[in-house]
Amino acid sequence: MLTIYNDQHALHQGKVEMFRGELVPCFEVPARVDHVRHELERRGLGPLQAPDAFDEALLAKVHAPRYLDFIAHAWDEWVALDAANATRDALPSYWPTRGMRTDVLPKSFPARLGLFAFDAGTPLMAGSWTAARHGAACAWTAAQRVIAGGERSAFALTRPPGHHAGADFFGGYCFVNNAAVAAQALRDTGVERVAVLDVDYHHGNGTQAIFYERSDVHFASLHGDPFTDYPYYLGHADERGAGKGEGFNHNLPLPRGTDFTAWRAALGTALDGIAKVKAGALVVSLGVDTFEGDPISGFRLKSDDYLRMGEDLARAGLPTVFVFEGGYAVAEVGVNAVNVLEGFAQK
Ligand code: SP5
Ligand code: ZN
Repeated sequence: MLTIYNDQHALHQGKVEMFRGELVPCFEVPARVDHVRHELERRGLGPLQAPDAFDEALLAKVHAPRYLDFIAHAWDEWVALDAANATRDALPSYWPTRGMRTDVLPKSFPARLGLFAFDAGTPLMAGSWTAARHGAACAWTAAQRVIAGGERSAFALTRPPGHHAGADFFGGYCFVNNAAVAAQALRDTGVERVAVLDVDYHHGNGTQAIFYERSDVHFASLHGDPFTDYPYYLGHADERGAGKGEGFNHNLPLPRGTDFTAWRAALGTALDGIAKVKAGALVVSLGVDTFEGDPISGFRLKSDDYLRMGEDLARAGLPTVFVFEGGYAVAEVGVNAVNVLEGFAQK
């Protein structure tokens, strides 16, 4: 399978995230992508290609202008607060809540940082925005290859991940919603309805929010139940879409401890939904934090199960763009992600 990759991802390298009252080392590390790349090379599943030049105006099709303005200058503003900040990751400490204003932007940088963030687990540093923009370029290029380039599928191997980022917020290690960029690119190339299928352990709240009122992009997600799992405040089964988008959002929350047999049955349900809405192309938000050894997740998939996952995805029979998301069992992340791609490619 064709993989679109760039090495700028490594410019985003968080030191710490807030976890249970402590700053702990980040789970989302550059080595994750290195393992996937090495596994692709080891199995001869190349080639790797660099992304094409990407018109950043395209980001404004899925993100709000005020968010893009903020995030592009956030690091400089953080360092302007205090020169010593240059050695520290930016993390928010304040958030607006119910009854407070989010329509007017505070002048204070820490206040705006919290307004645009939804957790204290997503450190931002000097290279975050560059890395995130190049990630979007990979997702966009993968979509172009699948539609205009005649490929059956392509893989955007990138980080930071994207599916928690919404039109005007970041969090969950995500700044730019790469899957949304890919889906929008497929729409713009003339695919009338695109399906985004999110198989990451965590609900893709950002992707859902971006497309919630649209019927041209169907969103389906299998994930840890938000009653117990991050991102907690979205991802329930009764979220079916709104307005024109009603019926084009399909959440399949699953309990902690779910194994591949139950997971695969839910995948079948999600794929049936995708067939029913007559999607013409598929974007897979490919997180492999469903793995039994993942340090922050609760499902029990084994490495071989990812081959079967890829086979099931291939049976949808759609041009498919894979976009890399989560997966924090770093040593196994390469085998697991590449198993999905290999299972898909062999069907
Ligand atoms: C892209 C992606 O996978 N983002 C995930 C962000 C998760 N951040 C919060 C993790 C909270 C984990 N709770 C862990 C319980 C460990 N036993
Ligand atoms: Zn995840």
